[in-house]
Amino acid sequence: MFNLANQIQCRLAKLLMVRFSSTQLSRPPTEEVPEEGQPTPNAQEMGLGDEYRVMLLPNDFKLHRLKEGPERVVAIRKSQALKYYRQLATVRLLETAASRLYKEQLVRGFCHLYTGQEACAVGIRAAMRSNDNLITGYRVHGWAYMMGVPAVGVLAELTGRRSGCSGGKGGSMHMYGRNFYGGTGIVGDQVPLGAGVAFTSKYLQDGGVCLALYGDGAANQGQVFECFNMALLWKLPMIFVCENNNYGMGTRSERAASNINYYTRGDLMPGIWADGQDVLAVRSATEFAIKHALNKGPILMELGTYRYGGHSMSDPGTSYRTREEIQKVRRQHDPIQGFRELCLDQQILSLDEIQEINQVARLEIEGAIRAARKDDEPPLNNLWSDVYSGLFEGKLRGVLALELEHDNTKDGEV
Ligand SMILES: Cc1ncc(C[n+]2csc(CCOP(=O)(O)OP(=O)(O)O)c2C)c(N)n1
Ligand SMILES: [Mg+2]
Repeated sequence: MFNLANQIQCRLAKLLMVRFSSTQLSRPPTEEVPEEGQPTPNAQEMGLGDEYRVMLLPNDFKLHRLKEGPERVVAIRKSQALKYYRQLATVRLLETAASRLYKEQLVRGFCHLYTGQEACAVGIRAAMRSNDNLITGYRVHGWAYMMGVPAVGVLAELTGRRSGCSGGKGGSMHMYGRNFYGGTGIVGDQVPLGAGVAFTSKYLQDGGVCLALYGDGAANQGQVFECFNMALLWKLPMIFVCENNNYGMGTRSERAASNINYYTRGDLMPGIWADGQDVLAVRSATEFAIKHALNKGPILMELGTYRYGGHSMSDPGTSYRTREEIQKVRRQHDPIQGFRELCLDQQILSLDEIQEINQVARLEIEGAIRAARKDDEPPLNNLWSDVYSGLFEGKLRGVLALELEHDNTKDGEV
């Protein structure tokens, strides 16, 4: 039944791949959530009409315990295309900047880049509503930006400067924003935290869902399965998102997992596989998942994606896979290149518009790099704050100055 409906949809989509005016659209394009702190291009400001295209997604979804899945026929407005392309380009440049600053030894500690996985963030963000929440792991810079942290807030955080989004004290893995719970370095840890956020939404009846993103490596952890079970029992408004980039730290997924169809691993929980290199597929899958989470309970979404770099900056990333494999993905499945080609083929954006966005994104990131370099480090007395919720000046163990000046045993050590 579903297959027949799908075939009909596909045929319709082929017929529909022409320019329409927005009044002719049967299914309105995705509701956009206004974002904070991001200078996103605006159709009106740029003097554009609200044209849109309807098209068929090239790759079908795979479903687990679902009779019907996400829409494969999708619509995109010109203003949305401008916005998505700008976000894709900026997130990539942001990571290039992070890599550069790391190589200059201005970034201390770990640094995990998101390069290659940008469509996952842009597609999910496009479907999120203002009251939805998100939590992810350590590959967090692009997500912080997508959730409203300005580029300088990300780069200043990486370089340990005071205008970083965590005051320069969190670093690469600890970035947060409104409705954005980070940023956690413990593999899989974000999944139970995300279940807690979803529980809060259910308890407060605020109508939000929580998306918890984790990797294919993290998917083998016990705590993830515990959360599947509890989320199902409690019918939490939760979307488990497995970003399957095919590798754990240095291990191909087949070597670590007996079942690499991660979307099927929730047992009774429904699941979807979507092409994580295609912004519009990710958006469509997320729209479906949000509705499902609100009306029926938790759902698992696997996004097939790829990371170009090593696991972190200290991993060249070529000892467990070949350079040819990476080059092939870059040539054939790059999310930005793919979206750019789609926009040009469908005449949604012109080459000039694309080049202009590239230029604007470059200026934004170069400005952020300059600002991060110029920024000061946090003042020394900031060592006392943000450890516990109170101010324990003079009572914290491990803060050298106080150990010289105070007798902690008298004050009551924390
Ligand atoms: C509990 C725990 N175990 C091990 C590690 C070390 N570690 C960091 S990332 C990683 C692999 C995770 O792979 P995956 O979940 O696929 O995420 P990806 O890096 O591919 O985005 C491991 C084993 C850790 N940080 N935390
Ligand atoms: Mg992985």
